[in-house]
Amino acid sequence: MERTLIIIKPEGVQRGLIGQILARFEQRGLKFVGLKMLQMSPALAEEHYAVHKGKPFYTGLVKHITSGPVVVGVVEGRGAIKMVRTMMGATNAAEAAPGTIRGDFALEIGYNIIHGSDGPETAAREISLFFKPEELLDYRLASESWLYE
Ligand code: DAT
Ligand code: MG
Repeated sequence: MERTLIIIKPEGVQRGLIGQILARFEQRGLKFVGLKMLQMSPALAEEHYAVHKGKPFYTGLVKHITSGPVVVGVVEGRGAIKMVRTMMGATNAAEAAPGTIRGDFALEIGYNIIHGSDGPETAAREISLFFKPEELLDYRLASESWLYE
């Protein structure tokens, strides 16, 4: 099983999309093993987006992600990292396919509603930025025996 970090960005919270976005992952069969709401500090945002430091959009990105409450979750499932990325859609929401979260709920690149880790190392790093080990739960969903062959 793989774990990955998702963030419902401030525009997703403000637009009342928390429930619909979480529901998509639940409906797919993915399991939340950690979930909370918080407002990111500039230091946390800079650390989270460190890979983009120096790019023209970095300052605006940090300003935006810290501008209001976000929902942060850890999603677990077989191949969860790639699956979540596929469900999110293209970074530029204007080009994201219908049926994806960005393609159904967003119009622009900076207000693209959701973050998801892009690989195993990033996922481990990002999860540890937002969650203490004891905040992540090991449990079995009753549905798992009907989801995994
Ligand atoms: P993703 O969020 O799909 O992993 P990314 O890691 O390349 O995309 O960029 C992180 C975020 O930064 C992205 O969700 C929105 C913002 N961003 C990326 N490229 C941008 C650009 N060219 N102009 C403005 N914002 C951008
Ligand atoms: Mg990224």
